[in-house]
Amino acid sequence: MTADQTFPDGFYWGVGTSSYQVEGAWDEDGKGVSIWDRYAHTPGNIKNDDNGDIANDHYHRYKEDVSLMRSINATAYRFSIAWPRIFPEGAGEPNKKGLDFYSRLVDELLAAGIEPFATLYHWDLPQALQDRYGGWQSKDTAHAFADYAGHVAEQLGDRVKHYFTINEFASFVEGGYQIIEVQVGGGKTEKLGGAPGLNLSPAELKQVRHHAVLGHGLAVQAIRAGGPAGTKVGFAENMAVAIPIIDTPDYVKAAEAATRNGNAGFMTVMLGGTYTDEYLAEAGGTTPTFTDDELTIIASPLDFVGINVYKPRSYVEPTEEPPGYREIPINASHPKMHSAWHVLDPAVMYWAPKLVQSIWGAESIFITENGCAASDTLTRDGRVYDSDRVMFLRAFLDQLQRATSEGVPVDGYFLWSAQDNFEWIAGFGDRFGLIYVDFDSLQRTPKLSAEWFREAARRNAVV
Ligand code: PNW
Repeated sequence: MTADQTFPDGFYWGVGTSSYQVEGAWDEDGKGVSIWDRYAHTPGNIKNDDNGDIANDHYHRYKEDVSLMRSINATAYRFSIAWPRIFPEGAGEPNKKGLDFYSRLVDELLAAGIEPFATLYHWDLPQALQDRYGGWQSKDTAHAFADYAGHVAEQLGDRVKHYFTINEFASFVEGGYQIIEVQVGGGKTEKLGGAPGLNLSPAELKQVRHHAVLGHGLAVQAIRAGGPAGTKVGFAENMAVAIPIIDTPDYVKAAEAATRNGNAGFMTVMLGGTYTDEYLAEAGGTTPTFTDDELTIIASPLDFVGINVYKPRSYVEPTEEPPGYREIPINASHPKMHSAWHVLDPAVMYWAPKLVQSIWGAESIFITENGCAASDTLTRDGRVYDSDRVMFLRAFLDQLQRATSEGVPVDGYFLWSAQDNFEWIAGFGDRFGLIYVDFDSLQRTPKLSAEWFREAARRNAVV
């Protein structure tokens, strides 16, 4: 082992999941209905009409799942809290039984030496708020979110020290309130949607984005007010990363400008405190309506920046004329991982945190998700040979290590996902886990990649 393959001391080796994707128990112990329950129960929305009613049954099997995490040397677990378990109606009276589940889970994690990192919103909005306010179309949802976040920090704050407010603004806003079109090469796009399944105008969509970042900012303040001193908070965003074709100052400057613009509605305003003129002028230019006070709330100081890193959004070269960069098309033959949207380039794992540091001066960064789907099968010898995932992880962590060795302040990495789970509109078809799950028997089997992760975490190094 050469020293230059290691990560900084204290680096977290985490795995991640989200409530709707793994918990099941969709109507147990007083839980309210979420927009994903409603959406998945509506025929035609999800591949094979799968749903998360049972999913991995993590709600009942969390002890086994924590022990599996322990067995692969994970030192952190990023899970999400289902808002409708805590407030079945979105607001009002809390449901103690719902909170008790997370309290038991946290105890189990701490006993196993695994640090809990809680995400407060991974898309399962209480259906009651969708019905009452049109979900994130209303500022009232942002305020209800902050009340719920503050309550959780009060109740779990003695043991949970790290919170992510919202997971992937871009995914649930664009996907749920319109449709996302992801560039996959050769001019083709892949369409991604999700709950609540609306199709708003560009102007309405911009207002929804504004309410989502406002909800984040209000929640940051509520978590700080509700939790004990030392509670840490940030967001987890699917950052749109522009990769410079060549690593020279002029290309990097172009990549910075493109990344700043590409994240204008979310990261750029949350970290910079302003909407760019370009963003305010673009499609739907009459919105968002906002106040200076709201901008201050949205840009509340954070303890860390969480980024989900899967793929580059684009490649750029510099131009003389504004905006100073040009996004070049992704080639038709560009390699992809198993998911149709998953354009492959490990260099994004170097550039994503590097750009977060250079554009916004972040002093602590977490990779809150990284991983890939693969066509995993349980073979007759009882093993799962996910050679492509091992290749993917080695290549991406190599690039992350390159960043930390240059002083980019990345404090931890969360692999997506701890286990195969309900992959939203793709149902149970797209397997992202280190652990294979048979969705009939619910039996768990560690894959080859789990063996790889165990050794990498043990050595705190790329292996
Ligand atoms: C994320 N893209 O979604 C979510 O946070 C997870 O819940 C999900 O299971 C995981 O990544 C895998 O899909 C993404 O098009 C959706 O680049 C779309 C993209 C990336 C991540």
